[in-house]
Amino acid sequence: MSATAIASVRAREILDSRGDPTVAVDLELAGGARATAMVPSGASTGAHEAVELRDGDGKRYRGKGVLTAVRNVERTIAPAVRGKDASDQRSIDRLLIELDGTPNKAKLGANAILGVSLACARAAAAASGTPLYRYLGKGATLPVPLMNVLNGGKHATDSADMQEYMLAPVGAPTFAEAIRMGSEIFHALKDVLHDKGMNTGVGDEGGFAPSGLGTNEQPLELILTAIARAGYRPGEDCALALDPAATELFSGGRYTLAREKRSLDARAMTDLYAEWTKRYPIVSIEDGLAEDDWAGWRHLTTTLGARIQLVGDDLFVTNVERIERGIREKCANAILIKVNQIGTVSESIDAIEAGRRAGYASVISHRSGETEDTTIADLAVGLDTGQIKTGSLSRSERIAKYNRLMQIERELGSAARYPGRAAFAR
Ligand code: 2PG
Ligand code: MG
Repeated sequence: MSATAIASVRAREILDSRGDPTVAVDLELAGGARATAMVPSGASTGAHEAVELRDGDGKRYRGKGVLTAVRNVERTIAPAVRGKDASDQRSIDRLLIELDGTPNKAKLGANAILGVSLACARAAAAASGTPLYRYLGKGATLPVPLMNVLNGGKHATDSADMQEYMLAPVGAPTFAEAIRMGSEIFHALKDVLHDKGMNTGVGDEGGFAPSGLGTNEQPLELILTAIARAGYRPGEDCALALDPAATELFSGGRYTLAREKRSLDARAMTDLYAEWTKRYPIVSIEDGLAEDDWAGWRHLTTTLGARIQLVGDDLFVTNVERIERGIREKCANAILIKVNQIGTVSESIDAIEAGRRAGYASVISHRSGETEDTTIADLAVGLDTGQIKTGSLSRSERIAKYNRLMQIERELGSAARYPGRAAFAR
């Protein structure tokens, strides 16, 4: 048996950053290399994502247990992959997809499948004695971190209607300096909120989640004040990025901004974003419209796509078919890559490649429910995406990824590159 043959696969139920169950997979190769992978979980999930299997049995973890997914790993996947070569990621992932047999991984669960796919990549990298980012590719570009310092929508209880207000440190010379900028602005924002008598508790992704906001525009003002207070130039040193997560606002053809007691159609939402991009240094808007509002997306892209990055998250769900439709219909100009939306490493790579062929940028992304697993940090560098979104400057499940990226930057030494503004699609 070769050293990279899979010897054993075990799965466990663990907790994520929200205290809800998720899957961990421990994989061992014949040569002794071992790896663990932990699966993330979203709150504002898209309708077209691969299926996350939950037990749904009444009282236990309020129905959110993942023992079925754990059992699927141990009883169905483990016997099928045992003896297979972990360094052939494509074949392993193809086998996982075949074992499941459904178009959306509903049988075994994308959480079961992804745990094995990620653990396989990590174990094969360990066996080859190379760090994961190097094992995955030749990239030496550190990603621009999109840091979600103000949490709203489904990631908070009484904050903005829009889900994410992010810092984009485009003017930093290195990744480590981008993180320092983010941290200093994050703490300045705390002071700004405190001075206004607003609360400074944080939401699911570690950004502030103040109640009492009057409008969805107010966070932009607060953040600009914080950037200046920290001694940086808004726009030049640090720009802004948004994820309104508009699918969550959408019903019956209209987008409801509850905090402002009004609802807008896709054209009016586009006008609102156009207005904001004139007044604020916004470089990227993700899910500005809903997951199936293709006509709205076309209009949004025609209107703003030449000036700023428009990222499809729920719209594309890391799915090549939906990405190809978006390319054909000229919707968005960038893709959010979430490994658990699609369920395997190979399909995530395919999504990045499909976008790249059409000039679409990719942003590697965490989920709002995360763990201490740092695989996405290595993916961002190895797969050369130039951008990552992995939360605010607090909560260790977010910081773990930033710390890992700073470690990678040091390892790369003089080969490391930080792209700044050039990373963004337009
Ligand atoms: C998003 C994500 C991550 P969730 O909408 O982009 O920030 O949220 O994981 O809840 O889908
Ligand atoms: Mg999103």
